[in-house]
Amino acid sequence: MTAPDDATALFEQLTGHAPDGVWSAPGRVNLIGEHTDYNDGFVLPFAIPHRTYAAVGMRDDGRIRVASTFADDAPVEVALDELAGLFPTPTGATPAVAEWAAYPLGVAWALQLADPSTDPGAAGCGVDIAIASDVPVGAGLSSSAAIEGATASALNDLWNAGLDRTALARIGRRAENEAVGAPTGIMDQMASMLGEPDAAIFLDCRTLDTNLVPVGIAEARLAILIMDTRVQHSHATGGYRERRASCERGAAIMGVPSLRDVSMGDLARAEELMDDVTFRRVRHIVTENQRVLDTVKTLRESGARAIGDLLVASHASMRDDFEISVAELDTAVEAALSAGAIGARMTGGGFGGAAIALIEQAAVQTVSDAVTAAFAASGFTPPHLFTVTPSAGARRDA
Ligand code: GAF
Repeated sequence: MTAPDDATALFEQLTGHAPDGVWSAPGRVNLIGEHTDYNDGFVLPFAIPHRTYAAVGMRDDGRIRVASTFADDAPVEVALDELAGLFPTPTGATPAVAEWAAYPLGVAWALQLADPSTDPGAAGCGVDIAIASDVPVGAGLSSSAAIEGATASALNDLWNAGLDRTALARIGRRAENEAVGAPTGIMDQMASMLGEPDAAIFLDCRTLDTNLVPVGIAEARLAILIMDTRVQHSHATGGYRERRASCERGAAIMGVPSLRDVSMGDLARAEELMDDVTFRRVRHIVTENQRVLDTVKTLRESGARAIGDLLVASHASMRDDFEISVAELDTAVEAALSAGAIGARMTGGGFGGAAIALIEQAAVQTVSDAVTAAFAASGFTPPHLFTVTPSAGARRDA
């Protein structure tokens, strides 16, 4: 069965009747612009064809129940007016419900806060939500934003909240930050809500202004290969939070609200003012913002074939300055480049997850074989390799 059928079947098993509708939202891959989002900077992600589906139906007792095909746990059910007692999750603590359930329940909580016309005590507001997904989990492809986007889209419609896509992305981010407790930026939710076929989304994370940038991958007979290392990562703990703190420290030392306000010309002064590690974190953000701007310009003026060096420079910056790569990601990138990729870089938050390679369509098999062989030679778990094309954002499917 496909994921939408799975979601509907799970809903029917749970409730004994058909859902009121099915909504979905995609995962994303980021072409370039890593860890720049929470620094008010620039990113260039696109939505991928893999989607998460939420089959949803109203209930008349003011309760919310969530179930999924991907977690072994039993469905989680609470009264809507109890959500305010569950969230926010204190910093560093684990959510009061199973982590997978904190995403949809956190969205319901955040939506209630954003839309005061949704009376949490109103019996008619209750919902059952059954979720199924074909977005790989833990691969750095935003399976979490896909859950948030599908749930937010469904509740926005069923609760007549009337919020636009950017507002729903903010709801998803709030769920992730405050219900799940992962201190992430807004890139993933914006990509999942606003994705369009054949375009990347150039997002200014300070203003949330977006511009679609045609990538023209298929016309140029190119492909984007996802190289999922299958090294699992979590942004709720550890390195991600620590990198974010370094960026805030760097901005404070420079006397600016965020690293978006530090220019390439300021880097010499930054190096004088701060310790080596903080400086290198700052340098990654400042140069990565510039690389996003350069990639957008290059895509528009010269096409995708010309962005390879920018992707490679981005990976080097994440490996050496931001230090968020791992041996499996470096191996994937190096093997792809050695086998003729035009460019390659790790994508997402790092510490595991996936890398991408921009390659000739005709080279998909050769590059895949080379990456698989390099993983085997290093004794790594075999990677999961597949191609993606920019795809549509969140929508109602049925
Ligand atoms: C994760 C986060 F969720 C994003 O907000 C972003 O910071 C990304 O890592 C790194 O660019 O996907």
